[in-house]
Amino acid sequence: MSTQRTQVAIIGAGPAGLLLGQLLHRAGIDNVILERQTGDYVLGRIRAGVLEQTTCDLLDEAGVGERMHAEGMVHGGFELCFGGARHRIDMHGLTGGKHVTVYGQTEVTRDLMAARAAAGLPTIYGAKDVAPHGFDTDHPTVSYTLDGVVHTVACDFIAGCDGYHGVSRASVPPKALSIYEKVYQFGWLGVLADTPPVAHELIYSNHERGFALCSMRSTTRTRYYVQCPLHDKVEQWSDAAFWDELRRRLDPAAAEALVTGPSIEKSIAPLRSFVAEPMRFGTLFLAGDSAHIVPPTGAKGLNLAAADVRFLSRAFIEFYAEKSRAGIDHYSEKCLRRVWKAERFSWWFTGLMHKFPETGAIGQKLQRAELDYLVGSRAASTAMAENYVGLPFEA
Ligand code: RFL
Ligand code: PHB
Repeated sequence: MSTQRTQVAIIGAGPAGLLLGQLLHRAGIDNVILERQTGDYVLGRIRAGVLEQTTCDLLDEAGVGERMHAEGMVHGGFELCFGGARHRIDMHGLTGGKHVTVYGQTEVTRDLMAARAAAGLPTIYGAKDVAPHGFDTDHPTVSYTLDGVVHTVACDFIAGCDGYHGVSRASVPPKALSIYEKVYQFGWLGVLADTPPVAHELIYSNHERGFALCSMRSTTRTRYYVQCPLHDKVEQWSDAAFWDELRRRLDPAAAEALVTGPSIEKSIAPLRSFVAEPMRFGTLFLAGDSAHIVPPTGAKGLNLAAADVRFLSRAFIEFYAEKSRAGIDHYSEKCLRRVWKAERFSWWFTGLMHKFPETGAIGQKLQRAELDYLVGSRAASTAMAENYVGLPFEA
């Protein structure tokens, strides 16, 4: 049994935990990260790919933006495909010059890990039985087991950045939490391949066989998804079956241009809308997926995690520099206002683009009418574009 002391104990070394650790370190605030998995395991998870400008700004602020600027791909628009044709949403033109950056979550995580290692900051990988204690007091602790030995970290604050399945939210008494949840009846089958992208920008396709998304990681690496039954197994999907299904859901020109190749990763993700309120319990703060999940259609999950971290890092910095509790006290409410807007957008875009057999023929006709309206109306396209690039932070 050993006891260690730090200012902020962070549970989880995903993008939220690593980014928080880096921002606090740059402000001179001590932190320790406890991560259940190995670093390689964390880097092996293929997830998000689209960064809002505000997320890029925060990575710059954390001093880890260099490779993102060099290798990330700046996109000023994306395409909606339906009825056999593509329609471009000119994000840049509609939002007064804003854009998004296509740079994989894996690379963001890699850059943050490298910065943390270079600064010699403590990260305990492979920490088992991590548990927060006493967060209803000003002297919380986090315990964990490493190589069979129990350790304790004493701290001022605990940041629960441990994702949807983490221990932080699970440690809060259920009666203190309000949970809002919707589980979709389908998943996304995703494939990563070393093939050139089918188009310069992302294509979101609404097709009678189901949704498809063409995304990318670079000019030589692609990330594609097709809507699939929730209970499908990856093993049921050969590479050939995946490529055939994707091709069928694209317009003729994209189907013709699609370059296929062996998959280097293939996985199925369920789709869920989920919010736990509030996001603070005494000296325990939830950030990122531990507090909320969006279906990936709007590319908001990672960006919301970064937005939480922006609020939380500022709250802690304000506390240590000015002895002010204002940021801490308003953390949950500030985050949740943004979270619910992203939940709404992701739910709306998911509903617009996927096949919902239960809504019948009228559901399909209504979806089609909304898509026609969306691409034909500057007002509707603008509303979509301003949400996709990321809403501005409130003053
Ligand atoms: P993460 O990335 O889940 O990281 C949490 C970390 O906490 C660790 N952990 C624990 N550590 C110690 N003790 C415990 N008891 C622990 N329990 C868990 C985990 O090992 C992990 O390292 O959460 P974070 O940092 O909040 O980041 C959020 C983003 O990862 C997430 O919002 C997005 O990736 C969501 N998401 C996607 N978002 C998009 O915008 N586009 C996508 O295409 C996209 N695909 C995805 C996704 C999320 C997925 N999940 C959660 C299963 C695909 C999948 C499969
Ligand atoms: C991805 O590249 O993985 C990606 C892009 C856009 C989304 C979801 C996922 O909406």
